Amino acid sequence: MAVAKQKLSVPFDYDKYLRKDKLPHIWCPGCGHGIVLKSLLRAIDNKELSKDDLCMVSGIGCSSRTPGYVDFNTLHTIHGRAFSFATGLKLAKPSLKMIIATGDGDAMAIGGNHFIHTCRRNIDMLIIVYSNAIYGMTGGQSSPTTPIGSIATTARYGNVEPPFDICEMAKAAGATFVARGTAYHTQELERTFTEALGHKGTAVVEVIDSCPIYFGRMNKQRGASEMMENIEKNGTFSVKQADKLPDEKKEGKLVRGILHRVERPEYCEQYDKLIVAKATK
Ligand SMILES: Cc1ncc(C[n+]2csc(CCOP(=O)(O)OP(=O)(O)O)c2C)c(N)n1
Repeated sequence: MAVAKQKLSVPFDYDKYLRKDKLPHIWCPGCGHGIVLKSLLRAIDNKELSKDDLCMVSGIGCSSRTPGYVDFNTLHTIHGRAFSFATGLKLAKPSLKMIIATGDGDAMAIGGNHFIHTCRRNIDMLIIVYSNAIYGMTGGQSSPTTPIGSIATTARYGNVEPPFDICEMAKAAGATFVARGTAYHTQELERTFTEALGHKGTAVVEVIDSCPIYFGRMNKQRGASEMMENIEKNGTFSVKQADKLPDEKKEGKLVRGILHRVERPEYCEQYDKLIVAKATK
């Protein structure tokens, strides 16, 4: 499924969505997390969502610091548990548009179980997984998305654990919208977020992101721009390109775009129906 083209709003006033008193942010020079946030803010603007109706929840990690910088309702919780806090909030106030900011470690390791059950329930929320293949905040331990052979502080001779495919995991667990973007393809990412924000149910967007300070330095990717170029040249291709390429050319690369989109009853709505049915009995 190709991501629908739409007019991109340029120039853009990011300040209206930021808590400027919380800046400067903690992200290292060259980190891709800020780029992801910019695409998200533009998508929020495209959807004309009110700041008061938005709620961003996170766990722990560099990516999980995102809610601190945005002027929405926000909650910075505990490692791997953003999904549980967000589920509680959404059930208490279903009108909120929930956005989860989580890392590949936060979502796939300590929060893995919570992630899959959120997808299974199809509760209405956008889950953004900042996928930088490393535990950034704690100094570069291997994560469930670290590629085989990559160096991490916990894999000094190279990682031997096969990485998870986050999108396949989300789809298998029952997420009804699954997409992948990158911190390099920013306009495409904006369009993907715009589509995801319009979806009713669990929407998972994995964003291939870069951590030059920990992943890059240990893996001889010398700078932030080199890491970005690697995402562009060696890492991914679009769903459109994928249709035309033979399997051997796709080996080891990731597909970008909307990978899965289906309709299924949403959790809060099902719950509300039950309450009404019980009350009228
Ligand atoms: C219960 C618990 N275990 C471990 C930690 C330490 N810890 C903090 S952040 C983090 C990993 C974050 O990695 P990721 O989610 O990939 O986010 P990134 O920092 O790369 O954006 C860990 C292990 C913690 N805070 N709480």
